[in-house]
Amino acid sequence: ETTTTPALRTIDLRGRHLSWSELRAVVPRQSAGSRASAEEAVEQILAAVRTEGAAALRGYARRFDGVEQERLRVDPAEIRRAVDALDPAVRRGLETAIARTRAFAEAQRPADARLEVAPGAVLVQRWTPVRRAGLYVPGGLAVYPSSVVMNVVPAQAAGVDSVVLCSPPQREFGGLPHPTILAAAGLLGVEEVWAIGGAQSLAAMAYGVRDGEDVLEPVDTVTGPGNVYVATAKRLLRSVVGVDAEAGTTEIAVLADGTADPAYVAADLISQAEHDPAAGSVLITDSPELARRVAAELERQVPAAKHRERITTALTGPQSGVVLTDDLDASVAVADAYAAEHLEVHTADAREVAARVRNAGAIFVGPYSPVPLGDYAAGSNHVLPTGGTAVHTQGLSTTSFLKAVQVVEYTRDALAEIGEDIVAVAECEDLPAHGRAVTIRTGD
Ligand code: HSO
Ligand code: ZN
Repeated sequence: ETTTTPALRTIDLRGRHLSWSELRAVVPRQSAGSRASAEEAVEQILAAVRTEGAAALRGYARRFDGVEQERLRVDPAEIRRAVDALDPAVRRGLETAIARTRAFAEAQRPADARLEVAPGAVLVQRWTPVRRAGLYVPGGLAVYPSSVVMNVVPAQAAGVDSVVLCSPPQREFGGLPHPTILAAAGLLGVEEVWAIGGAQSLAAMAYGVRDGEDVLEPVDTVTGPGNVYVATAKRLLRSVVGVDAEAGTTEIAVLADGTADPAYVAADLISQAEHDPAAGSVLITDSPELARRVAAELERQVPAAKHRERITTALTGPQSGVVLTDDLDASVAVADAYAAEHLEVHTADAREVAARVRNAGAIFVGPYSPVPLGDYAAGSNHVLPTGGTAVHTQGLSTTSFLKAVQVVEYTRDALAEIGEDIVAVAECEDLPAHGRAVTIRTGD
């Protein structure tokens, strides 16, 4: 009752000592939408692409994109043309993003684990990249070349053999994908791009497709954002290909104390609200004074923003708000329960506070690490878990395109040493032939 913020609603947790599950229930969240309706339509699309291939894809391009396609694959010359036509400042920006994201992605490659668990008993966990990665890039209003960078770079850093990119054919670009998407692909060295949109592109990448001379070989893993149809397609194709986590609407939480700069905090809450009227912006603080000053800043800054309407909708929705806490420990507990896609820490000794947070897709530490830095050029990845899934899931990284093979090599003596143990458990499971495979080598 003490603090009313004009834009953000307040959840006052002061004096309440909530359990983990109570905290999980009380933090601001988007109300769950229905997605069952898409499933039937997507199942049909997947089946049609699987059985009719390129003909089905042409049909969907006609129906959904209003485009008559000659070739589904984009001529690599078009990719080079798009790179040449790119605004030089944007090109430099993307090249900065690529360089830093690549450097960090390469640093993420895990070392193989090797253990000689007993004399002559060697175990290795060997990391191998998936053979081929597919990336879906939506068309529509939000064209994000930065997302092309964030999906392609870790696949390349993992060492995949090839990357294919699919993006919808666009009428106004002569049936090609958006030129900025093509340019980003070109800067990354991706030469295989297909003008295929939506759920049908996921099917094409999962099953493969032949279009005259052109062959889209099936991929092993698909990643990339998309609408509810794309998300449904990924879910249904999970048994055929590896898929990344379903990316929901973006969100930011700011964990702040009285030392935070309210103008910075407000600017950052606004920055993610700019994406979508359903975006979530949450301030977690033990300082009612800071909450008041952030509210005043929002009143000043929101009207000056280009996308003020969708920003206002996002900030006033049930997925946004201020959470008032008793102290810093309580703020950290709320941040863990919210499990933000992006968490900013604006406190005294921000690094120490950030180190205490368990759940977040990415943590941005201190006053000079705003989320848009990570969206474009920090070197971290901007494909991150949303909707509280950061309690069990991580963002896209080099390991998303790697898998470990366990390699076992024992000598005869090393096998003999534990032969009895194996036989005993095999007998207990009524699988004596398992034991026999050991004793045939070691005697008795
Ligand atoms: N903040 C978005 C990524 C993005 N921002 C793309 C700008 N362009 C989700 O992390
Ligand atoms: Zn963003």
